[in-house]
Amino acid sequence: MMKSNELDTVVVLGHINPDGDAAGSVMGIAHYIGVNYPEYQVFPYLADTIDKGPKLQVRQDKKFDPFEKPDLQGKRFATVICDTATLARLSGREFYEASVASIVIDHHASNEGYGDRNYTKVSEACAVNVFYSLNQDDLKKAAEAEEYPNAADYIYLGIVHDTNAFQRADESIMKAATKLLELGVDHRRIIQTRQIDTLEDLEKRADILKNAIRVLDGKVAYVCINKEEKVKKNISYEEIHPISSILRDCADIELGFTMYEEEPDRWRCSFRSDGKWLDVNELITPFGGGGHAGAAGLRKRTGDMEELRSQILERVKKLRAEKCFT
Ligand SMILES: [Mn+2]
Repeated sequence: MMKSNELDTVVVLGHINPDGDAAGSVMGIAHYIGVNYPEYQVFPYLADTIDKGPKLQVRQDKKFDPFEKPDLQGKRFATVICDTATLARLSGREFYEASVASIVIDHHASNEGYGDRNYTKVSEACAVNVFYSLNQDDLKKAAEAEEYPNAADYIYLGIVHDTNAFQRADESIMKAATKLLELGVDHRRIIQTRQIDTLEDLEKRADILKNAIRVLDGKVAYVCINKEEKVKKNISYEEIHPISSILRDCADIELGFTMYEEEPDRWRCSFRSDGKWLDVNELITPFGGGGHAGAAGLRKRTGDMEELRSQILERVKKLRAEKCFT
């Protein structure tokens, strides 16, 4: 596509509020192109609202500063977009709109199918799909780059973060990870990007968890933080974000979710299950959200959060009843 469109510039993009997988996929591809296609100019771009752990790694990058927006006024270029299911969630969307050619690599079941080429395969991490779509000899070349982090380090970062440090790994993920270790990735160094909690963080988390409410025979647990509580207890979205996974991972809980009033009457909600007891993507699609079977999100404007919550819980009951019946 670069050749047929006579392009020499490519911008690599990911989703808003980038996590380890978005950052790892975007930066991995940027480094891969940088090493193997030196004739092309590469600009990875990431929103600076990136998660704390991955930011530690990206900040050590000697080749790229992805937090700076490239100036491409009047230039023709291509885009590669990673880990982004919908255009509404794309960070740097103006680059995609202005690009002459585009490739999308994603792992969300809810991907809209946008882009000139769309490689979406449902898997645990976009970075796994990136790994398997790259030429393995060229990836080896990119991994031979002396500097840290290189393409292999970034792809490994993405896999580590989206699988929750291999908790949700399968054979193809472990094979990819082993291959990356063979290419020189230092597991211990990258796993440090997940150990970022201070004692104060844990105490605050304990305080939030004390307010969890259990419903539906105790199998569902949730935490709601309205704007008053948010201000009173000084709770940021970053602090509420891991709570749904923590609840879901409890041995006696099947579905965990959080509702957080990020702006007056605008609720940001996060849903986690094992993907089998309940498909949370299926659960919240009718409300305008989406994601994966085991992890999905929803942003909703409503002045009546309790009504929204009871509608969601009603749908949980309905989907569970259907499941038990079939
Ligand atoms: Mn992802």
